[in-house]
Amino acid sequence: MTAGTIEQTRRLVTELPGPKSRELALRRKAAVSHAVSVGMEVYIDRAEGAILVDVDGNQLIDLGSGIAVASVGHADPRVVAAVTEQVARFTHTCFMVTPYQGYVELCEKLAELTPGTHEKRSALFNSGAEAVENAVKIARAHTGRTAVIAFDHAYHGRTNLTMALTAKVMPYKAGFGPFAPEIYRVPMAYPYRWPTGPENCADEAFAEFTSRVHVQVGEENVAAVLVEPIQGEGGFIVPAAGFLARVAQWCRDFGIVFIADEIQTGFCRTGDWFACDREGIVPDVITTAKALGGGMPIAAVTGRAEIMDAPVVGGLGGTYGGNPVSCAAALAAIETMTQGGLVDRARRIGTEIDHRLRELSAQFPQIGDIRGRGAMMAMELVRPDGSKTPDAVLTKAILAGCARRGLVALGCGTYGNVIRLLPPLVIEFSLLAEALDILAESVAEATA
Ligand code: PLZ
Repeated sequence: MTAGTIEQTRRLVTELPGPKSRELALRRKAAVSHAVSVGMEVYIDRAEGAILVDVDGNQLIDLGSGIAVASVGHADPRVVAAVTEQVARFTHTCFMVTPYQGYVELCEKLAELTPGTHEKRSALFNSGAEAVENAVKIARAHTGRTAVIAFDHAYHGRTNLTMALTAKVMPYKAGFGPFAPEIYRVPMAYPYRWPTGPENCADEAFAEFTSRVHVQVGEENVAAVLVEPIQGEGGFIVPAAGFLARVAQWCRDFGIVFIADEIQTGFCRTGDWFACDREGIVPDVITTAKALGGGMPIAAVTGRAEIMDAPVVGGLGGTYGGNPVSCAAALAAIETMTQGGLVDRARRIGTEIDHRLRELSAQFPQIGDIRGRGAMMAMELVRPDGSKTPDAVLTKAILAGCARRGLVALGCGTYGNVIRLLPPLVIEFSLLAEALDILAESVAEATA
């Protein structure tokens, strides 16, 4: 689906990482904080569609999309043209100082595309974490309450407030406290690991949720419930069917703002414009980022007009929020999603991956669970003895095998034992099939 100059094929001309990447790795160690980690130390020179070209001339298949960002593919022609045009026109004025059309137009688009037909407003920011922080600020201003409910396995960012909202300590929170107060954590309806079995998961998780909030927090103190409709970094956990709809209804009953964090799931990734669409959930507020910008940094908070207008005038903002170049990129990316039928493509990719992963899991008892939706699929790796003990070592070995073969795939999961697949939605099906062959080879090798 890409009409560019980089052939959409894998091609290795050196071992990985190649000599130029190894040289850059040495320079990185001397210059870049070691606290910033690197998954696969192959330095990228160019990219297009679903192919990354490294500094040694190797062509890699990208099944990570820079963590769910490159949904429209790398160097999408519309995004490239829009960014180039906007850079030459102007790059910055600060919307709060002297505004511009792109910001307004993007907020109109967000109102149109996000779930629900109610009157909406948006505010634009630079990163997912910033969007989540602002969603919480807005919910607090609207309700006059302070408590925020977040879930086990949640990931919402690395700033102080979003660290507190993120569940996992290693590596996101280690040594970084004290954390923001008034965050309360509740269990997620995680079917594969629900103690009494997946069939009881939705009911029991909902009962536990309402009981904990009632006893430990008090509904009248809760400003917001914040949830990823499919958890991303936590392991591509798809909540048991019906759970989220009940939580959303419960929020309505108590005047609590239901915030869907669709930063990873949003914009066609799951085979719908938004993951909430599938269950007919209409969040009061939705946070988006990643794929929205087609590779440029931008994030949004979109919500009911009366909620979004609650903070004082001037209460939201930032120097770069809704940067004109990023707005142009986002509008172009949305155009490609629409014109390219990327909702439908994500579904077809999902069917393809699901099929191949199920074949694999029939062969390898180490694949304990396959889950996800659309082009957001994952497998959870466990000891092959029926105990469901997470196997992070095996997970790392499989990912290393993929990397050696020129396939970029990502790990995730609270226990570090999940491999997630997030291809650009424009990936050619033959390339996807090759990528899945490589994954299968790497599983076979690592389990041998
Ligand atoms: N909410 C649901 O997935 C970002 C994190 C990568 P930022 N996920 C990738 C890492 O290790 O830092 C994410 C997300 C969800 C919020 C965020 C935060 O978005 O743009 O990384 O701030």
